This record gives sequence, C-alpha cells and structure tokens, in this order.
Amino acid sequence: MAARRDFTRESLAAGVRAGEKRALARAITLVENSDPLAYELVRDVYPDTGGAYAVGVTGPPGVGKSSLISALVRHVRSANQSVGVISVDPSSPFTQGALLGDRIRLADHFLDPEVFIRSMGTRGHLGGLAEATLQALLVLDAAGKELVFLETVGAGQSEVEVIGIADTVLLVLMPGSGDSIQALKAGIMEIPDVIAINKSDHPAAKTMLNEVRSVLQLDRERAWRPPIVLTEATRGENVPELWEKVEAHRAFLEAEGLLEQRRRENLAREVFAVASARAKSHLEQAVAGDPELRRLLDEVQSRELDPLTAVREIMEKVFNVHAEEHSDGDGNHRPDTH
Ligand SMILES: Nc1nc2c(ncn2[C@@H]2O[C@H](COP(=O)(O)OP(=O)(O)OP(=O)(O)O)[C@@H](O)[C@H]2O)c(=O)[nH]1
Ligand SMILES: [Mg+2]
Repeated sequence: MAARRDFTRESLAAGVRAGEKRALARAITLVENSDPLAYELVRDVYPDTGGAYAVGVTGPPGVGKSSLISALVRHVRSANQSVGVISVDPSSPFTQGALLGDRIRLADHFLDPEVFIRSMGTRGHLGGLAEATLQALLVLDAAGKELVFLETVGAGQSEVEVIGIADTVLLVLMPGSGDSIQALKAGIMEIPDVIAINKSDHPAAKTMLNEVRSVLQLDRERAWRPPIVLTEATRGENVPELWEKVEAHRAFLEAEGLLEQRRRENLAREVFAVASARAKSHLEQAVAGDPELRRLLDEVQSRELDPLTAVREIMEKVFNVHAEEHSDGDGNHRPDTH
C-alpha cells in the first residue's frame, strides 16, 4: 500500500462530498477521536446535508441487528439506493474500523462502492454518543448517501443518544427479549416506529409476536401504530416486508408534514444533548484539575460545607453562573446583580 497521505481540510471535504470511501473512513475516525478537523469538516459540509434518510436500529445484544441491516442493505441496493451504515458501540473507546462480528456479517457489501459501513466506538468522547453519531451521520449525509442506518445496542436509555436523530426507529427483538417488553410496557423504552421480531426460525417467535402486540394495544391513541414484522435475517426472510413498513412510516411522516417537524425537533434536542454532555465533561475536568474545587467536595464530605454552597461555588468558578440571592420576605427572588 502507498504511504498514507493525510487529508487537508479542503481535500477531506472534497473527498467526502464525492463519497470516496477513504475520505469517509478518515472523516469517521476523526469524528471518533473528537479531532478538530472533524469539527471543521462538518461545519464546511453542513449546508449540503438533509438529503439522507436516517433509520435508527436498536435492540438488545445479539438479536440480529447487524444481520438484519445487512439483509436490508442487500434489499435496498437492488433498488440502487446508496447506503451508509454506522454501528455505534457504546462500550468501546475505539474500534479501528470494524468489530469482528460486523466485519463478517456486513462483509458482503464491502466491495460495493455505493455502500459505506463502519463501526464506531465513542466511550470517553467529549460530547458523548450523541455528538459522535450526529457528526458521523452528517458526514455520510454530505457524501450523498440516500439512506443511513444507525445501529446501536440497547433496550433502555443510552441508545436514545444514538437513535435520537433518526427519522425512523426500528426496534429489533427476538424470542426471549422479555426485558424489552417490560421496558416498553413500563414506558422506560420509547415506542419505536417499526418492530422486527427476528430469528423467526425460533419456535417461540409467535409467542413473542403476541406479547409485543398486546403491549402495543395498550396505547391506541397514536396516529402511527408501529407495525410488527417477523423476520429471519440470516435467510432474508420477510426482509422486503420489513422494508415496506419502514417506507410506509416514512410516507406517513411525509404525507402529514411530520418529517420536517421531527427533524427540527431532533436537531434541537441533539444540540441540547451535545451541549449538556460537553458541559458535563467540562465540569468533571475542571473539578478534577482544580485542587480548590476538589477541596469543596472534601469539605462537603466532612460536613464543613453544605452541598448547595459547594454547587454554587463550582457553578461560579467553572461556568461563571451566579446563583440567585436568597428570596426576600415576600417570597420573590431577587436576581443577582453581578
Ligand atoms: N437463527 C437465527 N440466527 C440469527 C438470525 N439473525 C441473526 N442471527 C445470528 O445471531 C447472532 C447475532 O447476530 P448479529 O447480527 O451480530 O446481532 P446484533 O444484534 O447486531 O448483535 P450486537 O451488535 O452484538 O448486539 C449471529 O450469530 C447471527 O448469525 C436469524 O434470523 N435466525
Ligand atoms: Mg451488531
């Protein structure tokens, strides 16, 4: 292989816009590493984004998310759509390109120039999962991918950071995913747009289907009732039917003018989530690096200082945010006049 020429900001943006795999791979690595060049790149290409349709794929470990994405990619490639896939692994700091399992399951598509597949680790990322996912999606969007799949493992809260930007959320379950049913029932997990019950070759698949159905029936108010599809990813069974449901959801959003609204809400929430994550890591770093701030924590622990006084001092010192003065006799708060 030739010596690796590195990209400049301009050549990287040009490569990304042209959809070159090498430029995309480099860009995603930069995103993964919170490199300033990634930030500049996305800033440069952001006006060209908004064309990609993002499908978030989530579900418990090992249910067949990657296998199903691979089968869906095969299906949409027959209709010639260009595709990007980002698998976000919340537990790994860096993946160096691909997890072994994904490499095998998605290998069929590696020679296809219109398909870009990449696993991404984000642990320790300054802006958290949300930032890394958002930036990666924007890179693939700017590269002209018509469809982008965002895969992440989860059945509770953390995956929301990854799929929160998605236009359609596909939840993948398999026979035995009882915890997820409980999470749906309890409202811990948001109701997805489409549900696949994968591994339909398993004898308990029908039972699972009925359980999911009965949970969803508790909620009859929705304008969009999430369809449930039994699939067998490894043999491609019912994959076209699953894709039809994803497209039906997209058509529903577009017909009702909801897609634009959802995207606006998603983007606003992402900006807020990333800003919050950054504020949090800024705070943690500031406290770790400042003996005086650490001393406040010690003093709280030894009961020399009350917790909220410590909070106020930290907020003042780290964020320059001044606490309100105590309320006066009428119960009105006097804002601090710094
Ligand atoms: N029997 C059966 N096995 C399947 C099916 N789909 C996937 N598998 C197998 O299930 C295992 C996990 O599949 P993956 O696609 O890696 O699952 P995943 O949800 O992406 O896994 P993580 O990303 O590690 O959470 C693999 O051994 C697949 O071959 C299916 O429809 N039937
Ligand atoms: Mg996977």
